[in-house]
Amino acid sequence: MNVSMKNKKLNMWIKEVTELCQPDDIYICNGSKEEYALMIQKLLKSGIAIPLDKRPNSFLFRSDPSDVARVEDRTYISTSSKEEAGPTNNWMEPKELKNTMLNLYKGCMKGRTMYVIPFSMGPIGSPISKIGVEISDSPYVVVNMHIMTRVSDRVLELLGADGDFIPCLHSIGAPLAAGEKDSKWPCAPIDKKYISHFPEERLIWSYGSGYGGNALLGKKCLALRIASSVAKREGWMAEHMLILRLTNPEGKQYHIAAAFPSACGKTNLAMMQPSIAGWKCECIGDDIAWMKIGSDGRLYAINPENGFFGVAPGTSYSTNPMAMDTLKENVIFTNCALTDDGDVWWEGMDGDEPAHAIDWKGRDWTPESTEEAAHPNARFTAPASQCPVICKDWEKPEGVPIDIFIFGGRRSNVVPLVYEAYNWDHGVFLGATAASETTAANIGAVGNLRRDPFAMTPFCGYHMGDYFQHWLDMGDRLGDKAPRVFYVNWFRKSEDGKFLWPGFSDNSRILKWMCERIDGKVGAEETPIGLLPNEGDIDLNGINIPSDDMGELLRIDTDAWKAEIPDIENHFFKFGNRLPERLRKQLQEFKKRLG
Ligand code: OXD
Ligand code: MN
Repeated sequence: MNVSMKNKKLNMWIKEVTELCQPDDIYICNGSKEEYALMIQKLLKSGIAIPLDKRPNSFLFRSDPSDVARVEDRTYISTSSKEEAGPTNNWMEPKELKNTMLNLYKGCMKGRTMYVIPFSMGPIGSPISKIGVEISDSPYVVVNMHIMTRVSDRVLELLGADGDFIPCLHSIGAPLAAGEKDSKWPCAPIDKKYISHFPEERLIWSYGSGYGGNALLGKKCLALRIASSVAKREGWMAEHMLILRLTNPEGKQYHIAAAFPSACGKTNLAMMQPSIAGWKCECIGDDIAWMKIGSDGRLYAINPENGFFGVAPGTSYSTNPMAMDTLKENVIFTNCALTDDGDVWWEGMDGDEPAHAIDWKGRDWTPESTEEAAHPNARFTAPASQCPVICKDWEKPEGVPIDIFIFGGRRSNVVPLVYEAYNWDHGVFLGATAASETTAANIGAVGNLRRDPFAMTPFCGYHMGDYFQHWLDMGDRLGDKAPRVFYVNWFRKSEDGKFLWPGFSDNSRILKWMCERIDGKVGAEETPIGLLPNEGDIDLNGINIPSDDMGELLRIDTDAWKAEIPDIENHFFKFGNRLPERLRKQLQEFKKRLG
């Protein structure tokens, strides 16, 4: 056993889980390259990992067709009272949920090795970082955790005998009888999957799924659901936000944190390369921001993750060249198609479609096939350090000072390209009422409009009404040092269904306008929904957007906005008396402005 295994709580927990889950073996991870290679060897030997000739040290995995995305319906926030979990979370009484899960966990690791994975979210030893230990029976989880978090025996050293950590228990829920042949992607049926959080105890129990956020427990479970509830208690913020640094031609830096729902282009914006001369953009994180008020009164953000777990379809040299360059080696691909020359492929990649490939279900695929070659939620797991535009300060323990918050979503109509909030409370109102058309990142219908406040609906570990209040409280503490708040919609379409805005690198033009607003270089038009760019203030040099399209992109249809009001009222009604009075007031003022 590892020499640094002296933490009492950890040793007791390992003993308990071993007795409960009855694995054949226990392996304590140290995060080394050799360990990664060992796990990959194991996965290759069992035929689960497919080596990719075209990308060194990269492998393709295919999940079970029932296990392809996060399962929000099976995700629980188990607080002692239902009220504390609030209307946006599934809730079960902790004792009842634990009993159900204990029955499932009984003997669930038979025939398998139990991996103990010590990890840090955030740079090891940073005061903002948090330590977790995941116990899992999936070697696929081990290799993904190696990339997405800092797995290291230094974490155990830091824990010492008495240090605290967040226990994250995971099982794929597929014990093996003696001599039984394993399947390629063992997992439990959907009604046996549970992704459970006990925020009062800072505990995570996940059962039955091996995919992404259901199984890599440092990400959505720890860094968002548990961290958001800890952050509320401790006075900081854990948000579903990318972080980027923008530098203007004079060398002035601006730090931006942006919240969009899953699969709405966060990774693309995080790595965007400006199409406007002299501006530079560097990536700090693409999914999660932890933010604390610094000694100078400003809000500082770190990216607690160590890698990118990005949606592959749609990623290409034209949409996100920096992501493509990040993916050249040392990458895990899941549910992408396999080409005949040993590479991965997905819909939306550059160049011609392959004449033949093996689809994500392992079947022959040709362009005539009626189904997609890659699953729409196919993913890449890649080290952040490989991104050519990773900011040199991305691991700075104290983080970077945030100047701008952006909210947004996928709306084919109504919402203009960009507008600014009148003030912090109005900004919180924009975050609280954000809506987006649903995507394949969750199992469920795609394309329905849902209110997704702060892009946190699936990730807030407590009552969302209290979360709104927390945002207002943070604003009160930040005062005039609070970031300015903007709302964007890259996805507005014309009547004949075409995207009106080119997006991607041209989104830099919108970020430039925001920076110029901050510096007081440009004015804005006061409208019922917020402050809109004046004509000519968005830099369109070098692109050709017909002025009618630009007009449509910034058009405010008062009737269409009035038609949104009942939906916003229903949305707010859900939060009952926990809806902050200040948001009720914002809604009244909005209605008044609409007339
Ligand atoms: C993600 C998600 O994987 O939001 O980042 O679903
Ligand atoms: Mn996400």
